[in-house]
Amino acid sequence: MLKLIYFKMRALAEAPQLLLEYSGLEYEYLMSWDHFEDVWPNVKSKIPFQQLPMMEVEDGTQICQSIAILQYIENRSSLAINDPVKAAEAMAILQSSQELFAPLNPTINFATGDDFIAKRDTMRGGLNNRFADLSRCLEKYEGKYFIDDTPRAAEFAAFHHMDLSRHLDPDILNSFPRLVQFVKDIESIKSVSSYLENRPELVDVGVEPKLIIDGRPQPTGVVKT
Ligand SMILES: N[C@@H](CCC(=O)N[C@@H](CS)C(=O)NCC(=O)O)C(=O)O
Repeated sequence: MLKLIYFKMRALAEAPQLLLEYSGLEYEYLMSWDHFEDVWPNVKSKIPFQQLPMMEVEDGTQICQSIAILQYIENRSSLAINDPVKAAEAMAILQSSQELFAPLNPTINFATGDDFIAKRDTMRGGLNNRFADLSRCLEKYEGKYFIDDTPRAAEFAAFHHMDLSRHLDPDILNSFPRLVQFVKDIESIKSVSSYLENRPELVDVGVEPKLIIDGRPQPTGVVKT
C-alpha cells in the first residue's frame, strides 16, 4: 500500500491526502517517528531531499517534494490531464498555490502571540495578490474548477492554502466570492467532506497551536508527544 509520511502539522501533506481520498487510492498516513522508528534528526539525512512529506511506493521507492507526490498520485489514478497546454496551465496553478506554503503554513502551525500577529499582517498583501490571481484563473475556463469539472492536484493544493488562510483571517478569502464558491464546491465532494470531518482538528492557532489526534490535543511539530 502507498504510504504518506509526515509530521504533526496541517501543511504539505493535506493536498496529497485530499487527492488520495478523492482518487480512492488506498494509502496509509504515518508520522515520521512511527514509520522510521527513530527521531527526526536521525532520519533527515537518510531520505532523498531531507524533508517531508514523502511518499513511499509499494516497491520501496521514496518520493519527496509535495508537487512530485501530487503528480504521482494523479498519474496513478488516471487524473492526469492529456492536453499538454492544459497540463502546463494546471502545473502553473499548482506551483503558484504551493508558493503560498511559506509563510502561511508555518505561521498557522507554529507562530504565537505578537509574532503571529506581525506575520499575519506582513503576509496579507501577498496572500491577497495570489488569491486574486487564482480567482482570475478560475474564470478562464468554464466548469467548477481551474481546468474543467474535475478537481486534481492544483485544486486540492489551492484549496488547502485557502482553507488555512481562514485561520489567519477569514476576511482575506471572503473578499473573493469566486474563491468562496470554489472552496464550497471542493468541500461538498463526498470523499473530501468525510476526510475534512475526520482529520485532526487544529486548535489554538496563534496562541499554542495543537492538533487533536485520537482525542488528545498534541502540540504541532516534528517530535513525538
Ligand atoms: N518543497 C518541499 C518543502 C518540504 C518542507 O518544507 N518540509 C518541512 C515540513 S513542512 C520539513 O520537512 N521540515 C523539517 C526539516 O526541514 O528538518 C515540499 O514541497 O515538499
